[in-house]
Amino acid sequence: MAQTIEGHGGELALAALRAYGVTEMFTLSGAHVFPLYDAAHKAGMPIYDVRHEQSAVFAAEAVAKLQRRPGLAVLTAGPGVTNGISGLTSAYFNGSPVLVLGGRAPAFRWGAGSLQEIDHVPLVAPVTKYAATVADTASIPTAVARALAATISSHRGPAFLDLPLEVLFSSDDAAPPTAADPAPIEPDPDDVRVAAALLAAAERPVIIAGSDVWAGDAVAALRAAAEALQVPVFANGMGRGALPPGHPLAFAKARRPALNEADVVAVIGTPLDFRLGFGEFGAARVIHVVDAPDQRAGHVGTAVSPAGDLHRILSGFAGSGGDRADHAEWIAGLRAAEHAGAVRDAEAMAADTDPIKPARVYGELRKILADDAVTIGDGGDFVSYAGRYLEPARPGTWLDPGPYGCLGTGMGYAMGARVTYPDRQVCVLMGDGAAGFSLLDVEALVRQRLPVVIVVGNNGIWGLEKHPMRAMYGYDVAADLQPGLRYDDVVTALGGAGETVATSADLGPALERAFGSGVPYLVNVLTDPADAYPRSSSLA
Ligand SMILES: Cc1ncc(C[n+]2csc(CCOP(=O)(O)OP(=O)(O)O)c2C)c(N)n1
Ligand SMILES: [Mg+2]
Repeated sequence: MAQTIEGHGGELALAALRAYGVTEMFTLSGAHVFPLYDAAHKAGMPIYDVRHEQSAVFAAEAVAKLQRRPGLAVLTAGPGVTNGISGLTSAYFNGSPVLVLGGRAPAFRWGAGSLQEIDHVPLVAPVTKYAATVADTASIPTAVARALAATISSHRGPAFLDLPLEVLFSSDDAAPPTAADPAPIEPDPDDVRVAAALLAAAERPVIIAGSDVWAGDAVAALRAAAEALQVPVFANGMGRGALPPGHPLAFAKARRPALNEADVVAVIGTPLDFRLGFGEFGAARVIHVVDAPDQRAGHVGTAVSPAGDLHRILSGFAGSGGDRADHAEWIAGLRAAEHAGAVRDAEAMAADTDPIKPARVYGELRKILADDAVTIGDGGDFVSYAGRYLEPARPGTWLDPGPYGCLGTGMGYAMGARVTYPDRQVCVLMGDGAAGFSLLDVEALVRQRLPVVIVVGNNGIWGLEKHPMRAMYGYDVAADLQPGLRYDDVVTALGGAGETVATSADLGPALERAFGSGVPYLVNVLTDPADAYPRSSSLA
């Protein structure tokens, strides 16, 4: 191995990026970051560019989520970085290993009013695990390696570095970076024992498995734990599909009776946030299994909260042995509820209504989506329905925005998914409102030959806001969009293709054409504006 590496700042950064398995860059052009492009270009690292920096960060996040390694976005100084902050924040909430490298106005005349001069670090520090400015060219490899190490150590999350113009454009030599393998956090064995014993002794236990089960590569251990302890499993986020549909312990539609009647609920690899009723499940005792101690819920009491490497904790559950209460009756009861839910859903998914209800869109999609398809949700009610009616067959294939709930992930996530899986189906489920945030990035997808299918649930409204506002005030404002707008024509104008569908019989053939087209293709489905996703409150 070379004693030192030599080059300009971009080349020095690239050496560290490669050491950590980064294989592509997402960006939007800016002179402040040219050396990073020069390095990637000369080294043959693909550079994907977008039309809004949020899409670059979302694309990097999709790569990070799907491939479980750092994703990279390179953003120019000032507005490039500030446009990426919602993406960074989403990655922070999702625990996604994303590195943003920012350009930065020159240090030598800081304060004199250079173009795009602002100190990014205080802006991004609250939403990153690590944020710093690189002081000199020779320290770039170490700084980049340190930032990348932060992204992949538990609990994972984004990191940010900016590089002053003269630091990035200058040349120097430095020690070659090596990738640190983050040491797994060893859980307290007593916590693991107590949690396993609680699940085993419970009369009506439930497991909820979240995204970190996927991110922490603990899917097989989850399955082994569930089977050994005979506990029904529900899943969220990237954990969906961790137990394949059809597995005797895999449940989706019986969530309400399960959580109402459970005596022990183990939530694994996801926070006890609003998506899970803030961790209050009636009289049930709660086990919160997290991948790092700082992820333990502080707002609700738990019976026990094992913290550490999820694979180790779940393997500990699987191997716990000892006496176990008989859960067969509990499982059979939930299976009956699941079956009733599936019958109800099947009816809704086949309904031939005019206008089309979102459920029917998913009924048709389920017929055409392969087991390994990546589905992406970006919208309000339309995506809530996707969560309900689509059942991912494999973990790590469902991309939702996560608890930060940021609209606009669609085209960025689609780009990251297509780059990750050149041959799989990639399908974005988009509200018509959500479409406004990122649809112009279809241009970037077309130009770089990254075909995806976009299904817009076009109800002509910000549905998830309009219905609650009407319910609260008896009227609504700022909640209408143009009904029947031809979002498919937008995609056609950008070099892709598409069509509008107004009757349910036309849905299936349109989706067939979309997936067969080989270009970004938008199916603009006119859905019923009167249809509101049933929920108790959108704000809770
Ligand atoms: C960036 C951002 N802005 C606003 C919101 C608030 N919001 C959440 S859902 C929603 C409505 C989404 O409408 P649409 O995409 O058309 O889906 P629909 O509910 O109509 O199915 C809005 C405005 C948000 N979550 N993120
Ligand atoms: Mg809408």
